[in-house]
Amino acid sequence: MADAKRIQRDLEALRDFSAPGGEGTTRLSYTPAFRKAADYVLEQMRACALEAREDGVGNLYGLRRGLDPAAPKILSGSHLDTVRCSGYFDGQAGIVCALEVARMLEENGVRLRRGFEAVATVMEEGARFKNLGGSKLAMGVWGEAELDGMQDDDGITLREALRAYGLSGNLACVCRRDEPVRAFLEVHMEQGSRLEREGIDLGVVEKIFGCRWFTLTVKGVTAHPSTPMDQRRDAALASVSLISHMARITAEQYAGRATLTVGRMSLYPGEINAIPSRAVFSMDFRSGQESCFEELDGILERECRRTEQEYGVQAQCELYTYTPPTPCAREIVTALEAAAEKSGSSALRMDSGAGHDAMIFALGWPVGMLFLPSRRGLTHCKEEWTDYENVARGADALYKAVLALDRE
Ligand code: HGY
Ligand code: MN
Ligand code: MN
Repeated sequence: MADAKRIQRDLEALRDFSAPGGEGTTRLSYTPAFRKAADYVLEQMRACALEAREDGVGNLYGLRRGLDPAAPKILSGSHLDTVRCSGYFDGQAGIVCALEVARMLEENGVRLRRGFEAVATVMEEGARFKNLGGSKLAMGVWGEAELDGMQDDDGITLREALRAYGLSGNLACVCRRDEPVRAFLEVHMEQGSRLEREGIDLGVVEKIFGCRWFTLTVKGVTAHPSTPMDQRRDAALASVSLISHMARITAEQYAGRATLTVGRMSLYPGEINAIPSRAVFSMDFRSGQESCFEELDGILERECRRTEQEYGVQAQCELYTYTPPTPCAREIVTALEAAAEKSGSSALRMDSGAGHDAMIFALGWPVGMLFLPSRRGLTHCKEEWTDYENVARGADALYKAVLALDRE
């Protein structure tokens, strides 16, 4: 059985590898806090007899060799980075569950036919560079161009960040897409409240919603706040109008099918007594249907033109990143459902509103996800929580799934 106390020890250790100040846990990729967390995970991997390594871009792997070196491996894990002021379960619970499975295999003296690898990825959150970066480099979706073509808020390129972190950025041994892998399994918080509301122990994910991020720039003219309302080109008021129109359309016409979030916004010059001439803000769309993204693209374009007309501004909309809705592999969904039952947990098939590395690993391998209940559905905040016993339940089901997939 998975040990909830050991799981608690790992999660609370990871919780404290955080940038100073602010609420909750902040662990952006390639920062000192991330280095400490990575060293802790590597140490825990070695402590449970895994051959631990860090690839050229900061992804961590811990291998337990199988009896048949030619048999496609089973990988399991999640991401080690967080958004700012986050909790300490998002991503981390999946890494700890994979470590716990490795411990149980070792303690029970189980020699699998297949290799088993615990995985901790980097750059899953888009907090510093674009999102899903560690898995995209591992699957060859990103390459040299992204190392030089992406900068963080301080103008540091991904390649510079890697060098400063002490990594080569040598991609030769990073891409694993062509490796034969039986399954990539990710245990993760639901980041919604359905499991809690319905009193279900575990979710078995069938589809992971797509995620489409835009950067919008609205340009007007800086002037004095005493400028009459009908004589100004106010980038802030124009942006508020554009956002409120898009939010109303999404809520009314795409209820239950899509969501819109504006998480970042900046105004220039940013003085109380100056009409802003520039607003730059993000739009994050989520949906399980590609058609919704296509329709919302058209609506956004139309709303940008309306805003330009109405406010005498320029509204530019740039696609920042897009990952389409991704199904989990049917046979892995079935295997996880059976494993949940075998480990005595109730389970519910459901979709994931949040994005995950599993979407990228699915480009080359069969993937599946197990969800843990999120208290009040809260996540990406210090209130993020699930009981350690729930994480142990996830680890037990993961363990049963690994044993079953090993026998196939
Ligand atoms: O953005 C997401 O869906 C996830 O938290 N990376
Ligand atoms: Mn997250
Ligand atoms: Mn996550």
